[in-house]
Amino acid sequence: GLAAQMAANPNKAEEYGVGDVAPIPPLGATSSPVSALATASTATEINASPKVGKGQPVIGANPTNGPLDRVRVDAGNQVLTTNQGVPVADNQHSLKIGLRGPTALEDFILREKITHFDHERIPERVVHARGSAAHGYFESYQDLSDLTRAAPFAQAGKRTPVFVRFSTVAGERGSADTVRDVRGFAVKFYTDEGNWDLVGNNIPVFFIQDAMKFPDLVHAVKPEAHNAIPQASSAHDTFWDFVSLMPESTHMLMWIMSDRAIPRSYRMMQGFGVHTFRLVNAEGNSVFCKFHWQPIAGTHSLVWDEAVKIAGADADFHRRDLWEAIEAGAYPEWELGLQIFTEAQAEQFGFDVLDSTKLIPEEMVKVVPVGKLILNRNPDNFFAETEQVAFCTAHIVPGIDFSNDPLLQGRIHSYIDTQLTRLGGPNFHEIPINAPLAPVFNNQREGMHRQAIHRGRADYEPNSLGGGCPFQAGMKGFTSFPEPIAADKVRGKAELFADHYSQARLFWQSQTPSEQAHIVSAFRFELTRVQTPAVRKRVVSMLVNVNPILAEEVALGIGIDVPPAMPLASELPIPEYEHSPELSLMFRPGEIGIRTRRVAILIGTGVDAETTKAIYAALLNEGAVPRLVGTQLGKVATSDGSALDVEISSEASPSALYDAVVVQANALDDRNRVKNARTLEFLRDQYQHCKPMLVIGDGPTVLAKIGVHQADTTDPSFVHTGNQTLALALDTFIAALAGHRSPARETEAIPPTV
Ligand code: HDE
Repeated sequence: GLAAQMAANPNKAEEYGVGDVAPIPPLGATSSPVSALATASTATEINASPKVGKGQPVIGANPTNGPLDRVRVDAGNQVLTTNQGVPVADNQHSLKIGLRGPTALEDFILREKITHFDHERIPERVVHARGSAAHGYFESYQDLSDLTRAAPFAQAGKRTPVFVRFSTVAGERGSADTVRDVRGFAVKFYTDEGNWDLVGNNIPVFFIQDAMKFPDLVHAVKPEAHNAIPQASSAHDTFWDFVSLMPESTHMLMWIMSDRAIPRSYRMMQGFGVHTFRLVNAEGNSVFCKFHWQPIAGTHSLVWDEAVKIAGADADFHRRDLWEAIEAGAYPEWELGLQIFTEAQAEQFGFDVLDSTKLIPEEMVKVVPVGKLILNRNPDNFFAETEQVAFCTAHIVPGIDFSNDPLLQGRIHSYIDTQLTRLGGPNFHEIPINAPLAPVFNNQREGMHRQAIHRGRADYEPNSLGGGCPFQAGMKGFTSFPEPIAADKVRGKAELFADHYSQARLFWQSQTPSEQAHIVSAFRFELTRVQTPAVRKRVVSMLVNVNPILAEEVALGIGIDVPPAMPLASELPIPEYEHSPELSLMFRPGEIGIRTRRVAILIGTGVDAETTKAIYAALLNEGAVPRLVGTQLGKVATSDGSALDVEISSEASPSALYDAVVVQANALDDRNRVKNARTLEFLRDQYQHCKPMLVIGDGPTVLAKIGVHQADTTDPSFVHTGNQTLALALDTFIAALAGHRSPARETEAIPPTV
């Protein structure tokens, strides 16, 4: 109507008033656009969301989007302007004194453009520089108000918008995704009572016990000071020098050398708050709590050789995976689980719950599911959202409180402090992605880039000129849990912090044989990269305290004798548990079948068109992502005289990028040795990486071509139609793919490529 015509600036509709801008509905309202989106969340790749491929999510479909629409800019149908809104007539030429003369200083258009460009970069995060993020929501399963007054848990079905960023720790902003590292798992809840940031990792413990050591740890793991080598890797002297002098890191080293540190996808890893936190209810009663995110897709990881190859083939492997899953409507989901325990219980544990190098085995305190996290919208702009988002452990809300974990205590300071450098001043909370949905009123003023225009003259409290506003919330506001403390002011650590090995041992004992083999290989790899023999030896002397076989195997792999055990700082307590199955990656196979898994269907001249199409359709029907892979783009002549279009070449998307392969034995072109070599390499890698394989035709013949001379008939993930129908073979193949990979095959020796 008239109001719409009056809107002089479509990007600032709120200021200029467009009649049809609906107010943001209250959270949980059934008619809200949020619930409309919930319907879309059941979409699969086949029954996909309307935004597939368009990259244009429905504006306002998520509660965080309403407020952000205020700053979203769409240049469609608009003329180019300067930052002052002046239309630019010519964006090709600078202003010159004569066509061959010098450029005029008065060329404000050129100068504005170049000046802005000159200042485009901001410092990257000092750790966790490389990351990817998405919008979504958290939905509470139940009313948890007996435990906490935190707004997201106020009622069953309540939805709280979130923005979640995943990251690696050591690598710089442009480093590869699949390096061996911890992954960050940071969740910003835009709650009714302000922002709550749960800044966690995909590993439930940490390297060090006290914030005092964090700069040392990070200096040690980052590229070395003199030559800035290596990028995004712990496999170098300074890291292992430091950690082997800090035996408290042993437990974390076990996790970081396990396949946890090379996840298949951000969607397939757990998240942990790591520290003990407090939940506080409206009566002021408090319990301790550990936070767990459990991926609905299950925990899946890469194998090392695969991770290395992916880093070259697609450095954005995890970023792309997250982006594509969301664009396809296969929204990543996690369940939030809580481990709740009292202070009295904690005192009975054989470890200290304030020690971040320890976890609480699920056998001791079970993880209770309390809600679901769903990521359903990619950011519109990487810099504005993913780069500028500022997670801070200090951002807690009424109902959540800190414990005295000395690592957490230091973090409360660090995160806000680091944003001052990274985002350039104290007003970073006003950057749209960081701004709470809850209203902000206080007397903080000015500072660089202030956005709010505060009205009135009373910017102090108490005041009478402003009617006493904004006034204190009293008991309705955040109140720190009044923990009684009577103690000396000291530098030191609590007694149980001195046990560095019990839980490292528990972790080792809880791994499957193939997981243990991977841990051994990882230690061998890292220590082989270490150049200083004494450092190598010191690491092995730590491992002796974890497990003698582990120490022996590692020593063997780096060609040294097992050294004497590193002296213990304290006697090891009698462990509560010998085995905790949840610590194995195999514990959570996932609930999404083969949905989103990538399958290469290798095609070459003479391939059977009908079979290929049938397999493609069957996989698609299960929600997998099949691709017709050939040696080059173009058409492939099929056996019935028709043709198939190659979707991508094996050069552009090598084996490591796929979860499984389908190949027709008769289409393995033996005539062209060069092309054939790449296809055989593809198959060999699939085999070696223990991935499900489906051969149409005689399996053993194909195996022989890649140098495997005995078909492992007991391996359910190597399937061929030589001995069964296609339908049966497909079923077995799909089941194997849902199970991810076949550890049984790992012992198979593969002769090197000829
Ligand atoms: Fe962080 N950490 N950290 N950290 N951390 C940062 O904050 C720090 C720790 C974690 O996606 C920095 O905004 C200290 C544990 C994640 O933006 C910085 C200590 C855990 C992210 C910082 C720790 C984490 C960070 C760098 C020891 C898991 C990325 C940029 C006392 C529970 C958040 C920034 C994002 C980022 C400090 C230890 C997780 C410098 C001092 C333990 C997921 O403030």
